[in-house]
Amino acid sequence: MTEQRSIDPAVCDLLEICEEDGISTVFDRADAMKACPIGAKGACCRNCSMGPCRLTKEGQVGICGATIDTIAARNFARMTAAGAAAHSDHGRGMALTLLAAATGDAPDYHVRDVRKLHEVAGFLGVETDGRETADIAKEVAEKALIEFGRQTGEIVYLQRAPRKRQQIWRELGIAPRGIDREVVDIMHRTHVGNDQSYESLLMASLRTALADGWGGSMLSTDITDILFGSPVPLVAKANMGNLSEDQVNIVIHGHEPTLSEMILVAVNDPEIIEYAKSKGAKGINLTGICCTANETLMRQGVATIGNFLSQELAIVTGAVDMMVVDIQCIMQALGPLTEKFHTLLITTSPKAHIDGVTHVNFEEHDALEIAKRIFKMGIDNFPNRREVHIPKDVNQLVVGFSHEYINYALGGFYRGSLRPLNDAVMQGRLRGVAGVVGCNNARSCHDYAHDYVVRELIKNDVLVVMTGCGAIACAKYGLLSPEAAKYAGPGLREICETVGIPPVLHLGSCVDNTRILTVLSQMATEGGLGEDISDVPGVGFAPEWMSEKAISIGTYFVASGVYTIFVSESPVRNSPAVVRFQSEVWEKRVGGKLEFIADVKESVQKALEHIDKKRAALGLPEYDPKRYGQSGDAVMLKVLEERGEEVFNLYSAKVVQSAGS
Ligand code: SF4
Ligand code: MSK
Repeated sequence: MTEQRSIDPAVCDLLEICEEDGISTVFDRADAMKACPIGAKGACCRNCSMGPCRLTKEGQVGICGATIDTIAARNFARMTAAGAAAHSDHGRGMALTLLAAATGDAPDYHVRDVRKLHEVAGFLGVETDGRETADIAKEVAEKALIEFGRQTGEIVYLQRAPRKRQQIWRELGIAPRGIDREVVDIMHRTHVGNDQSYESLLMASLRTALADGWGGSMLSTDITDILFGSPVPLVAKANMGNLSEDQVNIVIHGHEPTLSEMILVAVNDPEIIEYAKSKGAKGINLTGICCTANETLMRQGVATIGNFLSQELAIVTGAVDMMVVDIQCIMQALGPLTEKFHTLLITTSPKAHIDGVTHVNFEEHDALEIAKRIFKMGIDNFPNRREVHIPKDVNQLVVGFSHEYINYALGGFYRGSLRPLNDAVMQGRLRGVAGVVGCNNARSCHDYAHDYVVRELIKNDVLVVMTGCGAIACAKYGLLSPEAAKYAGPGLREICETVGIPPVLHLGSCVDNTRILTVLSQMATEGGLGEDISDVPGVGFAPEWMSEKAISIGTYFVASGVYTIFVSESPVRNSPAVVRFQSEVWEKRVGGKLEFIADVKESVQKALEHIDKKRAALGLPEYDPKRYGQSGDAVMLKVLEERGEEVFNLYSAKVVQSAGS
């Protein structure tokens, strides 16, 4: 039974404990509560109090006359706006932190990546010559904040897209004007009695999603890199076995790294370590869940113990002394669950309270002091620990593939570029590229679709880049380790061996999907793969999506020219017109299309067909795996294997070597 719920052995172990002890989890609640069949199809509207209206019969309309097409498109548009708002407000928070750091109002934060600050200053038109870092940082933050409140014109970062792409957006009138403006625009046009054309609603959804991808989220990625450093490869660990039996276990969960970065500073404070020892602990063990984990994993190598569906099970281990949460993807169920265990749950964001849960308001101006105060609360809870069940599962991974590092890895400092990547696609050594992103969903087997899709893609010589909970999923099964090259097709395997990278690259948290946009833009302008993102043989995937943020991400991928597949039934399937528009009409207009495909095998098949179609359109040779696999380290590995030596060392030596360069 537990095996049907998750492919993660640690999760299965802990679910068995839950069954024995009668503890309800998200998996049980998903079984007990069937999805509403009307809402699931996008056939329900509750946008005014004459409803809710449920359109279950052919030709039926809402009380106001709204058709099923209007209702489905409105629902979709609102999901996009909510997702864009969540990502972008996160980005605004980062910009405000940078501003406070630059003006001295947040003295614990500093610019850690001056090179990135200068690069971003260039994008935003901020002069850098002869200026102090703090001065540049202040103007960069101010210019970033203008992007949120811009009323007319278009957001500046659109200029980072290939020229042809920008032209498409302008001609279609979907170049976003300002980040907040586009979110408000959707909330306005979906209010009762407003935009009642599904076509117009869906085109507006593209514009709002673009404001997220090329606006709020991209700014968030950039500013986070400025404040906390651009990621470079690190060896790290994943899964529940990273919890400690004899140290204070503090788990950070959510999305914003502002608090977790301070917790990381506090964890090394000798006074705090001594305090932990005074309570009988051997030390402090910091781990993470969801995207706060991804942020600290990729920059500092803090272990991740799991993704979205693991959050309750971490508590069930009995080993978590404190879970500190910030924003997004935090289940309310954690509150009642922690009452059954000794775990202290602390909410910290003014935007994310949970009734009955201790709240310590996190404020940037006093960041380190607050982090230390929170830390001590966790340490004080250590003596309350009772029985613990920590699964042993641990896997190694390599994280930290910022787009800057990918350039460096492929070409070194003196010729850093994506040229080798483009060449590999052009020759057919790589069939194409894929961005696989998104959440877990308790309505499907935990991690199964992520694992299946990624294994199939790399087996077919498709280089995969990942973010969010999908990346954590694949990390747990060893796919983000250089050793995973053995699962790749012959062409991709040779590249992994030569460059010393895994076949699946970890690009960060959910907001960092913008790194994928940057890589795709660079591939399109590097030469040889057309002149726009939609020409590149690539696909986007969200195998286990559940959040509105995933809808926004998928929609900005589409608006950027990418065929994007969500592995599930369509949330707008009651309207064939909307389904067709998102696939056929979007493809004609923006080059990208959105499809919901419930059958995971079919989804991979369609992705590969699409990649081959793009290859043919570029006049590239047909993909033929037999042409590769006879060079690179294959020969050396065979020699080592014959001598009985550890193969992994060869790969990891390369990674460590390139990470240290
Ligand atoms: Fe019903 Fe129209 Fe109100 Fe929606 S907006 S709830 S369809 S009356
Ligand atoms: S945490 S948005 S479940 S990826 Fe970013 Fe994971 Fe999805 Fe939340």
